[in-house]
Amino acid sequence: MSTAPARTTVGVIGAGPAGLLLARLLHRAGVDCVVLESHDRAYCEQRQRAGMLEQATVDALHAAGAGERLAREALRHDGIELRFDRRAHRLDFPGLTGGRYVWIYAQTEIVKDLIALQLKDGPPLLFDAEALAVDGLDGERARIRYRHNGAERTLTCDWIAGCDGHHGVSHAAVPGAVTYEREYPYSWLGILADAPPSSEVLVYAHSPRGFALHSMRSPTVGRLYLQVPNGTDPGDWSDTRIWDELDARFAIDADWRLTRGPITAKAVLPMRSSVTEPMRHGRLLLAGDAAHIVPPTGAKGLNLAVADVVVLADALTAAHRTGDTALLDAYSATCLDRVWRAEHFSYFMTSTLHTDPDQTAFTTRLQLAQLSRIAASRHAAAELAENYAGLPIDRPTP
Ligand code: FAS
Ligand code: PHB
Repeated sequence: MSTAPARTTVGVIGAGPAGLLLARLLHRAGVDCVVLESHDRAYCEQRQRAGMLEQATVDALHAAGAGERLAREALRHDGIELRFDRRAHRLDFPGLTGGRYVWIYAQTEIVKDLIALQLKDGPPLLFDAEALAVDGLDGERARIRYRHNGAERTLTCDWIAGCDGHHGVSHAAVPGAVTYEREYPYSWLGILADAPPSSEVLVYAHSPRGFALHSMRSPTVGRLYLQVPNGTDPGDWSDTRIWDELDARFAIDADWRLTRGPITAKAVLPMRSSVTEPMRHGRLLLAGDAAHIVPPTGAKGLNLAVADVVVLADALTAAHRTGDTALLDAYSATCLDRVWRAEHFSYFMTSTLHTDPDQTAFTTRLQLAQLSRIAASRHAAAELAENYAGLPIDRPTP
């Protein structure tokens, strides 16, 4: 769609997974909305981001009518593998969580599926439409001022959903907001490779040389990460150097080999924890990375964004249909419970598996003691499995 109406019920800023899924859920509930996205379609569909989905995320995508290709192509996993001290330990998620699995389906594919649906049957989605400012948040109507096709325009709405990520305009628009954050003293070098996965499940490796993660995108494409110092230039890492370092970090005293292949993409991802409270100011609601960031070690970023918009869609639909704003009034508290649980789990996984630049032998022994406890205790393993597989989304009713 080349232009948007000047007026809608919900103005959605951002066409990442949060904004697109929210728009889908609202559209199916009969609530009109418009999505404004600052970049073009190719940018949104090609950003290499998340890959691991909780069951609640898969359920939400099916409920939004966006689960058809996912049902055909997603890989179901029954756990993860931890490696430390040259040993491997498999966590059996169904056995530890009463039957829960996790799924591999790349965020890029979720975004493609949602964009295709939205362009086919609405609601309006404008690319190259950058939100410049929001106002009227305490008034009768809110407004988004945005630039599209070189002209400045205004979208008047009852509500604004700030789904514009960590660098958008929304989270700065919450007056008096408190942001809790932590920067980590390391980053991830992430690669895509034309190499079939060397493991049925994801492998998280603690090693004296640093952390490594073996994930995948399909039976022929690997997605792997290794801990690197902040400021690392991916150009300093040749394919051979990357594979040699991954081999060293995944090494175990068993017959296992990492399958190599051409690396088709590599990028460095900084690690950050961040939460902005509250996730609402008047007619503005924040969702996804606009409100919170987690280090990807716990595979929570995308899943948290989905949980936010499931709750937000319920709240906006209730307000639109009956004028009852009780769910909107409870939105921030409802989401922050889950956000902080995921923040803690992501911090736990990151600090237990990574080697700080100034790490002491004492800290390393503490990490190995914690990992040994998870390998030996069903209770400790179940705590990790429950958090990783994700908790049911708390959906308050009016
Ligand atoms: P997003 O950032 O995805 O989307 C926000 C959208 O808003 C973007 O399309 C942006 O262009 C748009 N926007 C911004 N400002 C705007 C403005 N002013 N006007 C209009 N539009 C605007 N999570 C995991 O679980 N596992 C991972 O492995 C993982 N890897 C990641 C790798 C990277 C490099 C990054 C940055 C994040 C990663 N994440 C990962 C987290 C990631 O998946 C996010 O949680 C997820 O994208 C959140 O989705 P959204 O909230 O929709 O935000
Ligand atoms: C991914 O597949 O990109 C992925 C999976 C799990 C993580 C991080 C990234 O913890």
